Amino acid sequence: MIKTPLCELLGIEAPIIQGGMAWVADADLAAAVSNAGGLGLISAMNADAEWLRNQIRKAKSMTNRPFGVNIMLMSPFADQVAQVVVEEGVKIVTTGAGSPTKYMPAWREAGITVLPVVASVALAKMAERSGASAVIAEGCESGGHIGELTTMALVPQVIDAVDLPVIAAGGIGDGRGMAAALMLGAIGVQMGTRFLTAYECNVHPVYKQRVLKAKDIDTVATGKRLGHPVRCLKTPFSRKLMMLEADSNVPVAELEAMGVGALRKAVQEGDLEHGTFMSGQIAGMMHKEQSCADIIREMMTETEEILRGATKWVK
Ligand code: TUI
Repeated sequence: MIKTPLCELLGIEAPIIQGGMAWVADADLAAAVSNAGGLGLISAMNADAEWLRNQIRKAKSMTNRPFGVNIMLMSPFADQVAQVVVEEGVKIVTTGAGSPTKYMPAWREAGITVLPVVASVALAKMAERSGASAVIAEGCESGGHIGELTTMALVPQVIDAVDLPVIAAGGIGDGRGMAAALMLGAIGVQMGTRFLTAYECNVHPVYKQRVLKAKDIDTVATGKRLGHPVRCLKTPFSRKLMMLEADSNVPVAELEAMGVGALRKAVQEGDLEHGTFMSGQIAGMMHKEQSCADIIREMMTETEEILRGATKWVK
């Protein structure tokens, strides 16, 4: 059995957090992960207060175990949804794509455990100063909005820089990755892409199939010229975006306009011509659909086996 301080911090059995994937992480997925012993998350993404409130209530009806909400700080509704988590008594919040400092006093007052996702040491230190309980250090192997550092380089540097517990994310898709994260000093992992292929994940079948069929080199980081790189699968849309980005005659506003609503088109419509299929680099390791319960069970068994054998090279 594997137990880490993350289990105690969040009241969970397996030190595994499901990534707060925008448009993907709904009440169904969050409840399935939480019922399997991990921490499920609902993504507030760009949705408004009412959508989030309904999803939180739905998740409460599907699980008695802890679950959380991910707040994407670039969302135009960030202020509203930051208030909804307090009103609905959500006990765990993760944040992404910005600094949560302005919301921290209200969240701490409400007894919320806040885990900001950080992509650099500077952000981790900011999170610590503002009262975070732990940080999720996310390397650029992950899908969606990414920073510059890989998980291997980021996690130990964040661990050295802050006194908070650190959870590793980005490029972790099986027990080997989880064991390695624990060896780096993390107290747990967050996984997005692995849960994209879960039965309980409601993405369009085309999206799931694309992830399952992806090879190692099938993701690309678009949006670098816009200042917010996003890792997604290579598709007709992302290839076109990359070509236009490389052409300095194409104005930034045109590129921005192409991205509007693109994730929704991928998740809900499986639209390969206009959709952004966000995915991490481990997509090439995903070969079959599984239940969240099987994913968590397999992760824990593999990790334990690897860690038990970890001393084999020590002579
Ligand atoms: O946030 C994520 N992953 C995401 S958010 C998202 S929705 C989106 N869609 C289109 C464009 C942009 C976002 C999809 N995936 N992960 C956590 C994360 N946070 N990764 C990187 C960062 C980050 C980067 C820069 C956090 C803060 C930051 O600058 C902070 C500041 O404000 O100075």
